[in-house]
Amino acid sequence: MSATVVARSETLPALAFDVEKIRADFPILREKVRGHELVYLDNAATSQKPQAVIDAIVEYYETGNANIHRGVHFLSEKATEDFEQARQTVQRLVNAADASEIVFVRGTTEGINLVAQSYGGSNVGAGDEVVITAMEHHSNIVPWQMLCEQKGARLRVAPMNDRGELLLDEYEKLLSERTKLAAISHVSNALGTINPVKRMIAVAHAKGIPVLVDGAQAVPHLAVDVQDLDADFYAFSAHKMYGPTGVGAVYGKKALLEAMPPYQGGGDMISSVTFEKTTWNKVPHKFEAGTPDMAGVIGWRAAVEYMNRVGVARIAAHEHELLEYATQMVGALPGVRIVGTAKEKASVLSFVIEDVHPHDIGTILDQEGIAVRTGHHCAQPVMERFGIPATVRASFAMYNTREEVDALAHGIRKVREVFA
Ligand code: 7TS
Repeated sequence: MSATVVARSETLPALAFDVEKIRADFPILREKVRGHELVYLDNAATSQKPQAVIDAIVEYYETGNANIHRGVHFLSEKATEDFEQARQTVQRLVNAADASEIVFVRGTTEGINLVAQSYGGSNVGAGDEVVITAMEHHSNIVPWQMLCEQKGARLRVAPMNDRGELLLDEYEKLLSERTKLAAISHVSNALGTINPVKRMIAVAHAKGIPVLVDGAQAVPHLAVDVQDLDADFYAFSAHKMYGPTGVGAVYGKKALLEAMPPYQGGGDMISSVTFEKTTWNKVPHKFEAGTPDMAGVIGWRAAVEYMNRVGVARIAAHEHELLEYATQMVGALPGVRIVGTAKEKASVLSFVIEDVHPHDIGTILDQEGIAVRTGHHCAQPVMERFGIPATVRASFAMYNTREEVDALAHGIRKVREVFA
């Protein structure tokens, strides 16, 4: 694991990691798909949800539903308390210094757009630059392109090598007095590369440049400590880490958030409103206009608690072992080329097969009940860099097994037979 990964200050449960016990907690894994046991290897797109998360959401609607931060009545107070407790759970997950540094949003995408429009909108001007990397998801490209277009600024892209590792020297060279922000992925969704974000942040800070980290693919797999990384902003989604869809967070250092203008206007984000002048609520509420996804946030808390019970370090170790096994098994098959062979990787195995289109591979695997993603993975520039239109991507979660990797390898052999 990379040096950016630090041990979370949690006591590991005494139990050994028992994948069958974990699987039993995820109802969907009992589903049959096309007459086969489901082999779900599309976790980078979204992970499945344990019963505890489903129950938390059902319980919220059955016994606790009310709008938050408004009513004086019992249910509203309880929902507010639960919602704010969930903020503390997420705060501890990434070790933010203060719960108010956790802004609830729809997900990573909205978190990045919030920072681009609010921080970027007031700090990036004509002739300025924003630096990203060559392995970004579209979510960490397009918001910056939009900002640069609005402001007459320029997007600069730090390149990577043929293994999918960032060229740190080139990244450092791009950072200049014109750079107003660097936006970098912690883990690449298309390649699995773990970037040395702690070092990348230090290099940027040495030049006075703040850094946003796209943590969508990191938080589900690694212990993340935003204070240790010294990240200025860190965005992530609940649905990729066993929580519900439609909710996520962007962490921001308090001083930065306090200096930033609101992102959206509406209820809950104000202190007072008159037709002449409106004043803003304090952070994080300044950035949370309107009724939030309360059930989602409460479900997310259950997901974090579930991860903590299993132990993030254990999850990381299990997934690392699976990735190594899958890399060996799949990489040894004739005609297969693995795309993304960085030294430091997490949970993603992207590959192509000579003379077979990835979509055909995905379709044949689907017939076997194996769910993988095929396509450009919302990272078209990554595909372009490797001179391919698409890859097949298997991505792992805590409930995946070696037997499922064997099933994948078996499915790939079938693909080769069909296309022989
Ligand atoms: N950043 C990275 C690195 C991602 O992998 C994703 C989603 C996002 C941002 C956006 O997250 P969202 O929750 O706001 O949608 N990645 C993928 C994927 O790899 N397949 O489907 C979605």
